Amino acid sequence: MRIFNNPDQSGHNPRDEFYRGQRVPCFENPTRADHVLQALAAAGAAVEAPTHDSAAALAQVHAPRYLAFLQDAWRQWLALDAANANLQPFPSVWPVRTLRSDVEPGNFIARLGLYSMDNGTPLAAGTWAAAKGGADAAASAAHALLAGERAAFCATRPPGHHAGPDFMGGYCFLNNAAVAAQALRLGGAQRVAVLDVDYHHGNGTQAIFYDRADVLFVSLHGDPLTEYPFYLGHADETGAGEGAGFNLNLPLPAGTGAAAWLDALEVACQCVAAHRADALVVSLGLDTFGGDPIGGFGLQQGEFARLGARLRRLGLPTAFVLEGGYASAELGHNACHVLEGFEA
Ligand code: Q9C
Ligand code: ZN
Repeated sequence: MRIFNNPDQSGHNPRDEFYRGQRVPCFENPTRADHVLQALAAAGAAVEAPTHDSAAALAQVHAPRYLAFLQDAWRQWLALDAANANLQPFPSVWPVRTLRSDVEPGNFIARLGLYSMDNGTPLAAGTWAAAKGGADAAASAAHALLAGERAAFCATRPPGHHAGPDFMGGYCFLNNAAVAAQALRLGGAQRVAVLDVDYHHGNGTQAIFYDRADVLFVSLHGDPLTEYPFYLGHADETGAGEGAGFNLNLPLPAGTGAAAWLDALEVACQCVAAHRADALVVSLGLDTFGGDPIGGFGLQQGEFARLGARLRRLGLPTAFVLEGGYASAELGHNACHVLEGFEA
């Protein structure tokens, strides 16, 4: 298995986020990647820097004006006031129903709201470089599969699956899984499946591929009636237009344990198998772990190994992309259990 890191991940290091009325240290922080890389090193795995530029795939999964904004956003924030270097910008107003999202406001905070789905995704000086490095890792994983590799893993942060065509959210800026899927398509794969096992529904990935039949999206996740991202991920979302029938959501109540989760995984895998895809992208969120501070499932190490083993049985070239998982100290071991289950 080829393993790609993101050399620029640590530059995305915002200090804190809003949580239950307070500012708390960011759950999604550089130590997550440190722990994953430490566990990979302890397992004897060789880790490579990205080999491919994601620009072509990025331009097909994200809107040009969103990419332009994200790339320049920190400079625009500093342009307001040099003292902003020590502060984090947060959106405070959003173009919800009846408001216009086709006009880009001249006010920075209003632009930030236009391009955000929440106030829980702080920017930092190195956000663009870190997000781009992760997208490059995802494109590199896709190219490894196109070159005949059985599997690849992207040990990257920030995560990507909440980032939609033209917005950031849920700690995500560029949709790495969508980049991997699109890079596979650009490289000649006819059909791709994306399986998202993060605790949170991958609303961004679903939105990007919702009207497409060439990329199947399947997700098992905490029921959005009570869990983030709330406004997408319900079972009646099955795709639109040419994509009708190519989106499957399997919401599970918070508190779901291993047995019911594995049953849903089996349904998801049978849907993936029926797509007869040329390649699989796995949005590998590990916030399903019982010890996760923000997830509500109870998976343990054994289930992560079984996840890897079940995915191997699909028999597809497989690109794993790290998503969530906030029990940092255990994150590396949990990721390694998935990969070891896959390779066993
Ligand atoms: N600031 C991923 O796992 N809610 N994202 C956080 C409020 C958002 C999780 C609490 C959780 C997003 C990739
Ligand atoms: Zn998550």
